[in-house]
Order: sequence, then C-alpha cells, then structure tokens
Amino acid sequence: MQKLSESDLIINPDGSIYHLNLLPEDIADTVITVGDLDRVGEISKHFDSIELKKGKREFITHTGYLGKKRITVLSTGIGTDNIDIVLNELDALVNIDFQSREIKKELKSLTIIRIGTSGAIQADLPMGTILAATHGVGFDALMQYYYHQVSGDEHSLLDGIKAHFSHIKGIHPYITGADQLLLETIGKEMAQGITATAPGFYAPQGRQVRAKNAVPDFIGQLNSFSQDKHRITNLEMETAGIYALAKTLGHKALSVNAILASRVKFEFSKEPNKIVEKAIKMVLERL
Ligand code: R1P
Repeated sequence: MQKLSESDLIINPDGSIYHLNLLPEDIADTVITVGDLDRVGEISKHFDSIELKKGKREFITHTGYLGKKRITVLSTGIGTDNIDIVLNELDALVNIDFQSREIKKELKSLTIIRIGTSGAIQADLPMGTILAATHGVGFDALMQYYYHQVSGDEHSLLDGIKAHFSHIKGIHPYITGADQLLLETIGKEMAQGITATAPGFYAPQGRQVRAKNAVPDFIGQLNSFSQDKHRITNLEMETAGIYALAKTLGHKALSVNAILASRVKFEFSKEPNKIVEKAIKMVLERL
C-alpha cells in the first residue's frame, strides 16, 4: 500500500495531527462538534469525568465520559473551510496508521453530531426551536474539490434545488442526507428540515448592511423551495460540509440546530444561551 507523504498528511513531532493537535487515542468514537470554542466547556461540564483537554488555534477538544459513554467535544470555528480540516483530520486519526502512513485495512466509522446555532427562514419556526437537519444543502464550494456520491432521494432533491437556484450565477449547490438512525434517535421530537449552509454570514445569508448585496431576496428564494415533504428551514455555515464529507469518508453525521433568530420576522433571541443549553441537553440525553 502506498505511504501518504509528509506534506499530504502532516503529523507534528509529538505524533499529533497537524491542526487538531490530537493523538489517535485522544478521540472517542462519538464526536460532538460546535462552532464556538466556548461551547466546548458548556458541553463537557455535563460529563461525569474529563480525561483530556487539548487545543490549537480554534480547535479546542475535551474528551470524557458521560456515564459509560466516551465522548469527544471539539470546536470547529466557523465555516466549511474549517470543516474540511476537522473532518479530514478526525478521519485520519482513526483510519490512518500514523507509524506506517498507510490507510488501515479496517476502517472505523465515527458518529459526528454538530450542535450549532442557526437562523430560521420559515415563519412557522420560532426562535427557541431545536431542529435536526434531514439534509444539508451547501451553497459553498467545498464539495467541488471532492468526488461526492449522491444517492436515493438526494438525486431528485438536488435536481429540484439546482433548477430553483439556476438563475443565480456561480453557485453549484450540493446536498447530502443525515444519517437516518441518528435522525430517528437523536433527532426525535425535534423539528426537522433541510439546513442550508452558506459560505459567509452577511450577503451569503441574505443580510444587507453596507456592502451592496448582489443576490436580491436570497431568504425568499430559499424558503420558497419545496419538493414533496421537503423544504429548506434554516441557514448556518457548516452542516452541508459535515454531511457531505462524513458520507464521503464513511462516517455518520447529524446536525442539531439551536434556532436563535428568525430571518423572516427580523428577530434575534434575547436568551441565546438558554436555547443552546436546551439543544445540548437534548443531544446528551439521547446519546
Ligand atoms: C455564525 O455566527 C456561526 O454560528 C453558527 C454558524 O454555522 C456559524 O458557524 O454556528 P455555531 O454557533 O456552531 O458557530
């Protein structure tokens, strides 16, 4: 088997992976990802014990136990460019032998659960909603750089979404479904819908501040899409990349969104931390 070169897979002198700064034994099979560094401690404070705290740049990791379950919580920072790093390095930690630099014969499938914040784009989704993403539709460019398999209902949804947004130049949406079992277990009793992932926070999410927005009424274009029982419910910046790369690499993923804002009612929650805490508790109870 071919060895991965020192520039394709960068391993630090202490044997840790380049950005995450983690050793293979540092991560659990269940990984919770969050955007905000401070949210790592907000999750690990619920653990019965914490065995490890490490970090580098925006990638802070705590690994510990909740009852008998070993869990890693890791901050990704913002955006699918960071998700590219996090998903590839998590996969390398479990599926590449760092001594031989070869891909292992038996591949491991991680369970990856994002607990993130998000804005609703449908009027019937109030702030405070906890929403599990049935699919992630990406308006960013990440998956143009990977072979990405689309299967089952994703094909027809992708065709519908491409047709709906075909008048916007330069975007090539991609779509991936959540892991079905995680959606049915962790996502039970949560609102559900397609989560749209944007490559920015302002104009790429339809916000108009001072720079002139070249895509008029992006929110209206997102929330007017519907096909069968599916509609786009919310906007954030990581889900589509997590779902697509997790599937490409053979991992299971679910994105749980704490809805802090209504983009159609022009509201932002006065108690965002309470909503995030509700999402954290719902996920931890179901793990
Ligand atoms: C933008 O403010 C950030 O918040 C949302 C978006 O996806 C983006 O990362 O998620 P997090 O709260 O998990 O970072």
